[in-house]
Amino acid sequence: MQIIELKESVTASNDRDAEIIREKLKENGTFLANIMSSPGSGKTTLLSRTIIDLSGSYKIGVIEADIASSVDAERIEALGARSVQVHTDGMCHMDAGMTLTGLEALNYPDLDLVFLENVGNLICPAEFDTGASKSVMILSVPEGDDKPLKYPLMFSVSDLILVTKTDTLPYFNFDLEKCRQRILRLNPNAQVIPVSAKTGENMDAWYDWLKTETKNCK
Ligand SMILES: Nc1nc2c(ncn2[C@@H]2O[C@H](COP(=O)(O)OP(=O)(O)O)[C@@H](O)[C@H]2O)c(=O)[nH]1
Ligand SMILES: [Mg+2]
Repeated sequence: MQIIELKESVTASNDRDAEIIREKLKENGTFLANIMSSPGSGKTTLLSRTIIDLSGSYKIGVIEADIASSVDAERIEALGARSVQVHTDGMCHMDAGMTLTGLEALNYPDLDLVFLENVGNLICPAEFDTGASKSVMILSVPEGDDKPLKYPLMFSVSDLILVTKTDTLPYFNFDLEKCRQRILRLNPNAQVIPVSAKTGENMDAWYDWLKTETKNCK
């Protein structure tokens, strides 16, 4: 397992670096999705199921970003996908320079689809453009439908919000429609897709989104 110890980028402009990454990805025909959420909302589980279901159609790689450990990258590697673990030197987010280091360690040019599993929290990852083609936020049902009210920036910068663990809806007071309205008030262009990575319910809608975005990137 390759583990890379990162330092915060010293370049002056994260936004400019992010644009350079997006250009490189487009030239190469690789789609990079920045996956953000709280710890435990189900990022690695969702990515694992996605790799199992789509690896026949796409060459997939994963950059796992955490403060410590390599448990998530090991879970991904066990599925046969290419993965690297990056450590963020205690920082709670990835920036564009760190993402480029991860992409290069992954030898991304022959990959169709790369997922960046960002550090788990709903605050700092929203503040840094990673250079990803699109940003995807995962909100799990047990976290509550009030999260768009508490973490508006995260919901504003995400292109797609996956409301996951829908298999637990019977056990929580989570109003899916109210949550959708709260998200759309912040971000009228956002797409909202409810899924369960456990049962597979509605995962096809997420795969359709990925297929469209991957095609647009070619
Ligand atoms: N019921 C249910 N549990 C899930 C689902 N997705 C993930 N989990 C569980 O949530 C916990 C955290 O998942 P993980 O993928 O490690 O979250 P991460 O920290 O965001 O990567 C694990 O116990 C998973 O089994 C789901 O769709 N439904
Ligand atoms: Mg994880």
